[in-house]
Amino acid sequence: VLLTREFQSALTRDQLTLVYQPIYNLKTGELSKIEALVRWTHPEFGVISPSVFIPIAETSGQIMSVGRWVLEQACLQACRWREHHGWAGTVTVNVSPVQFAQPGFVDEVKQALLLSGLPAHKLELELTEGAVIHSPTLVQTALRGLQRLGVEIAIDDFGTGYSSLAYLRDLPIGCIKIDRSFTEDLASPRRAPQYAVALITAIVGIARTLDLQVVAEGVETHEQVEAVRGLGCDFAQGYFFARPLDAGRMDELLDPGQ
Ligand code: G
Ligand code: G
Ligand code: NA
Ligand code: MN
Repeated sequence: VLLTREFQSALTRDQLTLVYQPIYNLKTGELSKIEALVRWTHPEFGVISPSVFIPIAETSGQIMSVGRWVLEQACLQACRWREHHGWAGTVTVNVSPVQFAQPGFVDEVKQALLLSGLPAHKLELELTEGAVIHSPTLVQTALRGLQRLGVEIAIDDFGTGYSSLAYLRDLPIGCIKIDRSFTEDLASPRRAPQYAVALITAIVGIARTLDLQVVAEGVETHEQVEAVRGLGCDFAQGYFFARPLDAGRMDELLDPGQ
């Protein structure tokens, strides 16, 4: 309750920031994508995780303004990286199902692209399975609208939601991000890694059939990098490569000679 009230002013008082985590192509080593992640730095409580304040913002309706801000900032930052570092990669932005289900969402995305000058195909929106699975008309329409714009769609935390596979075939989705719980099990002494191997193999098989990219999330060790590469994942992301970084640190990563 306290946080709900505090969050009212988070945006207007410039307490929200974005951090960025690189996503690498496992075949070429290129820094292909960068995921934008929002943070709330409260003057007293310090950094508050989006897993705490996003649900609050979803309930209060503030998710609309937060979501729009995140989208605009991420697109602007990606353009700076294109201009200053010649970076030709894709910026990925998490979208709340609540935000996604608003009728004006596609227009907001269009606005953020126009405002920033970012080419539409260099923006990828990360949706969870729950946001697309039921595919009511509004969701279908939004996805088609985004497809017409040229924006890419990824399914985040894949394998943890409702497991219907039909939507992968029927909707304009280009990428699946395998949830980090699968990656974690690959090198876990507690869980049997053969299940994770079998499941990731199956997911990659589905992705190949449907011509989807596959990102392995939560890669923390060299062993896991080699494992997900060997299993055919296209990209990987996780603490092994880098934690989410502020824009300045990401500048250094994009241009180490600077
Ligand atoms: O970055 P971190 O691991 O703390 O993120 C926790 C959760 O918050 C993740 O599920 C992540 O997808 C989500 N999240 C991070 N940034 C955003 C954002 O800008 N918008 C939405 N809707 N969710 C986000
Ligand atoms: O739900 P989503 O996949 O968007 O969550 C992204 C969050 O996962 C990021 O905010 C980041 O803090 C966290 N994360 C990224 N890489 C790793 C990792 O290697 N290990 C763990 N435990 N968390 C990670
Ligand atoms: Na994400
Ligand atoms: Mn995820």
